[in-house]
Amino acid sequence: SSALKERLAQLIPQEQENVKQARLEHGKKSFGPVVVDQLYGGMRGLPALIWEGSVLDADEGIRFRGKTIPECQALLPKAPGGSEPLPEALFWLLLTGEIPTQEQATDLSKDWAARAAIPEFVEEILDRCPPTLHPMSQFSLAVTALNHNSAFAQAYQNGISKKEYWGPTFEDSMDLIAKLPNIAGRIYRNVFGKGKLPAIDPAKDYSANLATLLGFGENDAFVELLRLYITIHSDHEGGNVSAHTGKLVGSALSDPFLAFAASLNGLAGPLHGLANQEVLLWLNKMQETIGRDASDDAVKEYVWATLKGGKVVPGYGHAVLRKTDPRYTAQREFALKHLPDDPLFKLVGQIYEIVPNILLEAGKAKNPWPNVDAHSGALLTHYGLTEMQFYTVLFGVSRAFGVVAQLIWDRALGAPLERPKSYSTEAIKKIFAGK
Ligand code: CMX
Repeated sequence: SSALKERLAQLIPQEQENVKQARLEHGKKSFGPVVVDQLYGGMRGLPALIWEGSVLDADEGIRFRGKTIPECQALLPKAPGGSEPLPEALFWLLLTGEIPTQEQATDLSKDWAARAAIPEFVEEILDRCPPTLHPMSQFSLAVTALNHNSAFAQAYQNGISKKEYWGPTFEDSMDLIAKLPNIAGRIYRNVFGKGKLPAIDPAKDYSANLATLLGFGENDAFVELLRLYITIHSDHEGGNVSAHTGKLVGSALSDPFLAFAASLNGLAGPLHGLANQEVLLWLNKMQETIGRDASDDAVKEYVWATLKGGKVVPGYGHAVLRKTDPRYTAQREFALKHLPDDPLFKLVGQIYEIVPNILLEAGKAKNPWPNVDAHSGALLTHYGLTEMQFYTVLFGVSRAFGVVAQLIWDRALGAPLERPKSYSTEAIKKIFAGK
């Protein structure tokens, strides 16, 4: 393509200059102290990465290129008749910082539909996976295998100059996003026995096609949900496990397929993206244990039993956020509009009234409020996508948007190999002996 690539080619020299200026002006300034606890404590709050697409505020939540979720919902182009943003438009925003026109968003839909086919050998890999292999493992396998046709890996072998890295990175990134619906759809149909995968429709937008591949293409509300879902799950600044992993692996000049497959392996952990599956398992078990329409007291007891069993309440807490996640709120508003009487939505709402107080009383979690994963499964379940083992795959499809946007900028701005310094406990003791 593409209008997007042309726009990027215009923006890159400006941004290279911008970064140069920022480094000249601020490069030698201290960014606050580092304390030893941060080395032991998962690097919380350590300023360590550049991430252009989004910044997370502890109280306010995520902003994509400076725009909140409600602002994105208001400003980004939508599908005809739709009211949620097109993820195509969000991708344009993440990459360029600019709101695309309707036509530019539509061009991306067409471009991605044209790139959507996956190699036959990748189809075979997926078809050979036992249905007992977790969908996220299958997803990661397939994305790793796409590296077979990487434009970047090929260009690197052909001796491409550093200055040109971003071009094939862009092409791989576009291919990657475009191919994810066919991978996700194939996994869903294989694992859950949902029949043959239909073809992509080049006239439809990305979310409509993804919905069709999953078997929900006729349901306009589900398609709208996917548009919102992909938008809000796309990016959450750079330090979370999936984003940081992608950036780290990409810094070794592993191509976008290898880098994003690594992201997926991180997203597949229960403290990160797998939490959306865990929430549904937890809710189902709650209903089995205390019945449907349980009283607040019964729910409280169940939550306390979870904590006393040494387990986390999935969907609650966050490493950065200290208020209700606006991604949770956006989904709650979608539910209030489209499915206000859904019983699972009501349970999610009941839990929202109960869990924060219990987590505060328990006194450990720094953030007692719900995150994105507390809500998403209830919405998918409402429309009939009840297979919770698949939920993190949808998170993964979405997260590709944010990870590859940064990979493109990292290669355009010459981001170096990541290599922070580590210390042994012995070394820490020596360094601070007598201090
Ligand atoms: N339930 C029970 N205990 C919790 C808790 C929760 N939801 N959230 C935090 N805690 C506990 C921690 O396990 C930790 O306990 P220990 O001191 O015994 O280790 C203590 O409170 C302090 O943790 P924290 O500083 O508040 O939280 P972290 O930054 O370490 O971890 C997160 C953040 C998200 C991993 C954690 O809140 C959690 O495990 N939540 C449940 C899983 C979840 O919903 N993950 C999805 C996050 C969003 C996403 O990435 O998709």
